[in-house]
Amino acid sequence: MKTNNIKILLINPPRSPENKILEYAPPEAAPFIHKKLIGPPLGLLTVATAVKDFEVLVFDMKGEYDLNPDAPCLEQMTINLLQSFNPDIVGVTLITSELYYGLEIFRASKKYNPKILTVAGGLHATLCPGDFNDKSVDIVCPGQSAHTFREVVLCKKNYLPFSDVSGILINTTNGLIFTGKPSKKINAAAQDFLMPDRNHLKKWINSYKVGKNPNPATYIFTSLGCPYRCSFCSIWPTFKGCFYQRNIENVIEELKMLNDYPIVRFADANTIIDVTFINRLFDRIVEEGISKDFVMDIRFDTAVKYPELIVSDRKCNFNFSPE
Ligand code: B12
Repeated sequence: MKTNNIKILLINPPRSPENKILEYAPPEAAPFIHKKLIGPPLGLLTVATAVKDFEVLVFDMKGEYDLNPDAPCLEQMTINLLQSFNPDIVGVTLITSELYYGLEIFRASKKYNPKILTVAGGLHATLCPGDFNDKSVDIVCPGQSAHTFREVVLCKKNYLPFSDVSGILINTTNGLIFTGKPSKKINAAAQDFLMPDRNHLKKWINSYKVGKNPNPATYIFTSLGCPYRCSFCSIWPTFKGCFYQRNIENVIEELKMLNDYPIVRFADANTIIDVTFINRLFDRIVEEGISKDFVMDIRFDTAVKYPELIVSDRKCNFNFSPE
């Protein structure tokens, strides 16, 4: 039984039906492009950890539709959830392709109960907060905002004005108002790291897959941001060009918690940036006897420069996917 009486519903919206990358790809590239990407909402799990002393329900709509493609339409699914959980706050994680579904969830929530506080977060909230200038959205939390979200929840609980929380956008009759630069610089890979609790996702575990492997897969990150400046990528602008790396022992600690997952997909922009770091991580994985299939991204130039990283005699199954 949680002592805090605020109920928080955190939603991972459905997958967008559009796949423009596939649509516009030249025929020779199309076979290499994912038709459907499947994976757990790591950001939402991190947000859930920040408010774990409250009653939190994480709901993965992607997983729900994967388990049951005939599940009710988005509005009805949202209403069913609201009726059964009766939340005070609804938070949604969004990448760009999910914006419209996210807005649909917020609108359904407000229609159901206008008193519900609606909060948008995730990559699209970081890059294009202005897109949430919609009367169904109360607050936008850009950036690595799990701790900021906690401040918002505490304001709601204690009837304090949300303007007390810096680094967010509040929807007012005059549109979205920014509360000013965050009062504290967050490093979500180091001192501000929050361990995701994957127990929230047990129901959908068999829907998380990587490639054609039938076993459950989960995501983990060893770093946030990226030191490179690829014109096509949104990661470095999201992190304002900064790159934050996690402590190796902290990554090992998380890997040891992943007994339910034979496959681990590293979700970094590209995992192999610092060769000393990655060699040490590989060694520690072998030392700890953590036996899984690991999937990670590597840039071609890194692979060419350090071919020994791929042709390795380590007794682990590393699987590199060029991006
Ligand atoms: C995991 C992942 C996915 C998962 C999504 C997981 C999910 N939510 O279901 C899956 C596999 C489904 C996926 C799919 C796609 N993805 Co993707 N994916 C990623 C990846 C590898 C990791 C994201 C991650 O976990 N980061 C770590 C977590 C901790 O950070 P976070 O999610 O940002 O969360 C933090 C904050 O944003 C915030 N936050 C997040 N949510 C919320 C919610 C609330 C309420 C609050 C307050 C805060 C908050 O707090 C969190 C903790 O600090 C990124 C690459 C990257 N390294 O970022 C690409 C990335 C996000 N994906 C991208 C793309 C392009 C896609 C696809 C469109 C690719 C495609 N062609 O099909 C598809 C979407 C397809 C579709 N039809 O919709 C782009 C996004 C571009 C954009 N502007 O949106 C990225 C950045 C890759 C890239 N290099 O460009 N993806």
